[in-house]
Amino acid sequence: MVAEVSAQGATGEVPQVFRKARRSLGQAWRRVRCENPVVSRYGFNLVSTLRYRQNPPALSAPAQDVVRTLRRDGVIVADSRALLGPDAALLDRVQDRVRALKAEHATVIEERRAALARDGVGARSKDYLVELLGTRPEVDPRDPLVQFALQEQVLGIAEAYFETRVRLHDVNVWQNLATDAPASKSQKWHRDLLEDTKILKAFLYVDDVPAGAGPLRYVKGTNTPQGRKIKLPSQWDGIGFRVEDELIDATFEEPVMVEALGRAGDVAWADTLGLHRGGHAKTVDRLVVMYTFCSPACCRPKSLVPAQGVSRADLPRVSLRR
Ligand SMILES: O=C(O)CCC(=O)C(=O)O
Repeated sequence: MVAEVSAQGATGEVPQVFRKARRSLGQAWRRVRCENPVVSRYGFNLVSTLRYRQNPPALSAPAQDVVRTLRRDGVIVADSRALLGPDAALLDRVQDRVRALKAEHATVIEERRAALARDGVGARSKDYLVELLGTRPEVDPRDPLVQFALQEQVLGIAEAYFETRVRLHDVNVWQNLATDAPASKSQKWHRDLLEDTKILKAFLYVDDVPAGAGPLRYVKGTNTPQGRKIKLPSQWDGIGFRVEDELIDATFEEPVMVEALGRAGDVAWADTLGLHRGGHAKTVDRLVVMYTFCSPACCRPKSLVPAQGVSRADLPRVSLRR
């Protein structure tokens, strides 16, 4: 009996030791590559940094304001029409594209809504979130969703924030289904995994985002070098490390908490290495286009693939899967 138990323990423990060692090595490597901005900028991203310095983006006044606020707070909601300036009609094309996608996936959306009401949120998946471009989004430079991210002021904000050339790392259309299920996964407070020195997301609001649509919430300043030092106890849920609400409430005053309420056409920008949560829609679905910008040397898994008939050379500013 005793021998049986220890034998089981031995076979079960060896892979676990391996897994632990591999995870620790992976974390150490990420820390070297992603945590230190100097190593990232002048080592792994040197060429992109030099290209950025040789040819920095010419930012408009509204775009400069976004960058300034992002550097200080890590979050800002801005009107995309002001950012796009003469290209403001692009926003209408984005909205038309999203509405077409929504109509195309209407049945799936309603099936997912029924399953969420019946089964709640599973242990390892975001059942409250429908990604209208799927898990492997196909990218086409003629697609308005892609054109928005690569528009000079939009991409320019990301580059100025990183102070290096960046790439569009992810794009999807998120429909967060309204639910009365308790918060789970990224609806709970967390920082994104350390897979780059900064991780900049832009959530373009297709519809208004009132409080009932579960706007992003963010603790201002937790993106700065000082703010990144704030470490709170957290639990791993299979996707990320989550911090309990009570701990956040006890640590931070209300004025440093931002709730990214907005109107259709606004963009919520956030460095998601800062403390945040979002997408817990309770009374009305939230419909946004989600963009992630990263540096070329980031360690974040890639999901984008070129659309049919599009070559990789057509997408030099997009991070594509091998
Ligand atoms: O859905 C949101 O507002 C936030 C999502 C999130 O936490 C993330 O993308 O890291």
